[in-house]
Amino acid sequence: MRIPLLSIYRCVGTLNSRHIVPRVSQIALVPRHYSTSPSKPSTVTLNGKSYPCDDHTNVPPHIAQCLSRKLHLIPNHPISITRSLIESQFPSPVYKSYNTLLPVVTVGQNFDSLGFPLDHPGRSRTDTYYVNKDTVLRTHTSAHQADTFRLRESDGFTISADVYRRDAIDRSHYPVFHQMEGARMWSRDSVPNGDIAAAIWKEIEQMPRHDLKVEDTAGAWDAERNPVQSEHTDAEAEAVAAHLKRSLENVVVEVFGQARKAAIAAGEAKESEVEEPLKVRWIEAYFPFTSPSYELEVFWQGDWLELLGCGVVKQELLKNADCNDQIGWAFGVGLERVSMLLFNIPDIRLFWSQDARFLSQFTPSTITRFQPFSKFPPCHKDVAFWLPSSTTSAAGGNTMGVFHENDMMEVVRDVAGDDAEDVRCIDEFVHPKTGKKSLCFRVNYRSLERTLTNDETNQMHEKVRQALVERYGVELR
Ligand code: FA5
Ligand code: MG
Repeated sequence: MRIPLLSIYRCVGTLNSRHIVPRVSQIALVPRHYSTSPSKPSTVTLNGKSYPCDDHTNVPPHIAQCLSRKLHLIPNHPISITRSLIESQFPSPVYKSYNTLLPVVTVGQNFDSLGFPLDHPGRSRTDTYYVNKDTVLRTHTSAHQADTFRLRESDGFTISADVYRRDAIDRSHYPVFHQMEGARMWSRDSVPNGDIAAAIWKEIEQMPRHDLKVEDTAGAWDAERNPVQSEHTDAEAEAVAAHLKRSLENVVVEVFGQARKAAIAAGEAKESEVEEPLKVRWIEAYFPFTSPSYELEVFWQGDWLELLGCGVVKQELLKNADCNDQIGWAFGVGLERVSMLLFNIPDIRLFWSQDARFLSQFTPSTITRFQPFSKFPPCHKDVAFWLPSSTTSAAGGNTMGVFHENDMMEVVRDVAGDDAEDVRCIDEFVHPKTGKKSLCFRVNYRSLERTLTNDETNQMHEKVRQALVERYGVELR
């Protein structure tokens, strides 16, 4: 059985599981950087608009700068090419696309409208960028579900956008990435005899069939772990789930079919690989806003990779959006994940590169294989430190004042930007006598565009060390 994830944001399958940073247990500690320092600015400017700051504000300048990039709208950018390709599988007029929704949303939109409990870890400042206590940078495109349902402009929709999460640093994680939300609704009032299940099955029969090898360990639902909602009949939930799964399987067939063609064209794929049938599987999942819920994984280069989460939309959400006559599904797919596979892009930082050697390789509407321009040498450096011992009282039981591995990630991003390739905790130690805790992180510095000099790397690392002392009061070892 799969245990529901506490946070919807923890990716279970990354492109390369070696790069998952171990979770460091949380230690109460007041971060000085964004708390009550007198030099703290009173406003933060995002996309040219200014927002008041408060004790919750934790959007650093390097993240604020990303808001204007809008990679999913640059026609020859791989994220945008991937978006268009998936979007073409959800055509109008059934599906309307929304691609310009702004990333600054309310806590209500991002969490409350989706039924996130108040103590859900996704709400914490260690995981989410707060503009102020009421406003966040959206952590997922689901933040727009309720508003888009309420608009009722079409039976279905897609929403593509940049999303923001305080997260690990490695080749498949970046604090800004892109998602596409998709949804499809049916109204009881507009199907013959109000029989939604029959209407949906009729549609499924008309959908293209595929010969994909699909393993389904999730089934339509599980009474205990992944239940049908009390407002739905089993037959309705089963029909909605079947439509959802077939729609997404068809996307996989199309997208990976294109990836194979590109690989063959580039002379990369062997005949045997091309003939080997594509394997995908459905597994049970948990999201506060869908039930039953699923994740779709695809077998790619020897490993199962999580592409998306989805499920039958919670009726409570639809009721609050004045759509209680409707029933339907929603999904959220990571565009970087798909794009890295399609274009053979080895490092997620590359998407943010402004280097012509990267950008000039892509053409609108075309999948091509990325040709690495060069591989520059890495340089790793360790930093070990004691966490202050008198931290619990300082934090006053406030979870906002907790040292989290994401704080380490943020310090490194602040100082080294995209020159940090990978950061992991390599040692955690509690002194048997003093009870003091020590952490050791390894930072791998490597530029994608040039060779970093030893001096430069040393200087960056020294700044990281000093920032840890200044912001978190750690004692360097
Ligand atoms: C969500 O964000 C849900 N909102 C998805 C959803 C939508 C469920 C609608 C139900 C209905 P999750 O945190 O698992 O779920 O992210 C969805 C996808 O985004 C993942 O499957 C993955 O492809 C991508 N993703 C998640 N975190 C990252 C990351 N740090 N870097 C790159 N891609 C990521
Ligand atoms: Mg997930």
